[in-house]
Amino acid sequence: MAFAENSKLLFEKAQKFIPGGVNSPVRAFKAVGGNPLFIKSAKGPYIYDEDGNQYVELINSWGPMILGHANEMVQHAIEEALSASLSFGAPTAREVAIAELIVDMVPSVEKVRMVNSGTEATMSAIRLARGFTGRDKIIKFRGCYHGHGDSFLIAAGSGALTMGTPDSPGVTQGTAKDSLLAAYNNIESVEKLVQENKDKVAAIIIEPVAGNMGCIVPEEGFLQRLRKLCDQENIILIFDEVMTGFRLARGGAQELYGVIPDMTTLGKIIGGGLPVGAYGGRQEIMDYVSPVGPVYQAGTLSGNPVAMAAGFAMLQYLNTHPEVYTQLEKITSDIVEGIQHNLRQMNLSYTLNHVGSMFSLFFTSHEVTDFQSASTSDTAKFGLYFRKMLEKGIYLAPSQYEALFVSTAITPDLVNKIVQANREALKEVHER
Ligand code: HOZ
Repeated sequence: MAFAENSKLLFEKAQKFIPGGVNSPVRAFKAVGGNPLFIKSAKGPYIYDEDGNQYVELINSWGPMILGHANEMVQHAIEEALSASLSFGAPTAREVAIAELIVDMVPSVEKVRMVNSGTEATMSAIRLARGFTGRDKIIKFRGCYHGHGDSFLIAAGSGALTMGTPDSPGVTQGTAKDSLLAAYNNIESVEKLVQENKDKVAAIIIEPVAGNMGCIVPEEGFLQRLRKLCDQENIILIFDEVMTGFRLARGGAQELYGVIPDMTTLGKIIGGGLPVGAYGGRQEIMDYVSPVGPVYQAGTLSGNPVAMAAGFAMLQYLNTHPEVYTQLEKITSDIVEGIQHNLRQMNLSYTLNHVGSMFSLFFTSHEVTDFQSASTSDTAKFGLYFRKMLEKGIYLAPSQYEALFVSTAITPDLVNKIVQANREALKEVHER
């Protein structure tokens, strides 16, 4: 891409010092072609690369920038915290305040432990579920991604799926055999695994709205039936709400669908964009964590004061401004309806999935309800579409298997810009 010369040079240099030139695989643009953009700054609805190009943001740091980039209220909270030093490795008033707020906002959470990323949250949650139940196995869903913990790199979605390596070398067979795979939206596949592994399953972990194989919506009754099955079999139900928590509703997908898991994992969003994760749930389970209980988990940077300040400012705002969710829904619906209109006009039968402020356009005419149907997408066409959108100033996730995230900073004019870019890009993709 001629318009991104500085990014190209930086990528060449980066590859000498960083594996693949990136610190997270999906960023390498391998699935869409071209060189990754190196980002210099972002403000509100826009992100700027090292060549000074401006793009409308539809990744938003993979979710957390709900209010747009460099939100002044969040930035101010960070500045205030900065002057009191960066890390103590000791309890603070701030972490108590954010814990209280999370307990208030997320229906399933009676107690919460802060960690540093979504990956750490899911790894810790699984360890706790195993320790609490005295069982070894977990059930995950094909195409769901729960960070890069060993137990989850089996049929993992997201970056792993994008790179065509959903099962990673380095995960021992011993670990892999304890991760059982079910099909998303297929309760029978879960029931079968539970019956075949009677009294051995500690937890079922799921993205209540999948965001890591593209956006996939739970079918009516699916989450409810999972809840019932877990109750009958004394299995801990874990909702991974790293992407959906505080985004789809004040209390996340669990509030939206009215299904309360035993445990919830959270990430990115609770740090307002800084590196934070958390896991929480029923008091009885959470009190099984050290120092009250025997399951060990720790971290010097857990509850970091600067990250807590950013997260608290963000959550407090969301907690007191319910109109954010109607606004997000309206902006996203307008974009989605515009794209649907374009598809109809061009006689294209691609699938568009949408919940709240998350959506995905799949380059397939199949209904996309699980990993298998998501995999019918024409990824080469998606790659071309991605590059065309980028040329028109729209920054999409560089993979068919990632959801897009909308912020409140997107104005009606920008909605029109996105829809128009989509129309032109689809046209160019199909002219070839
Ligand atoms: N696959 C990650 C989100 N689902 C990408 C994260 C990143 O590259 O920053």
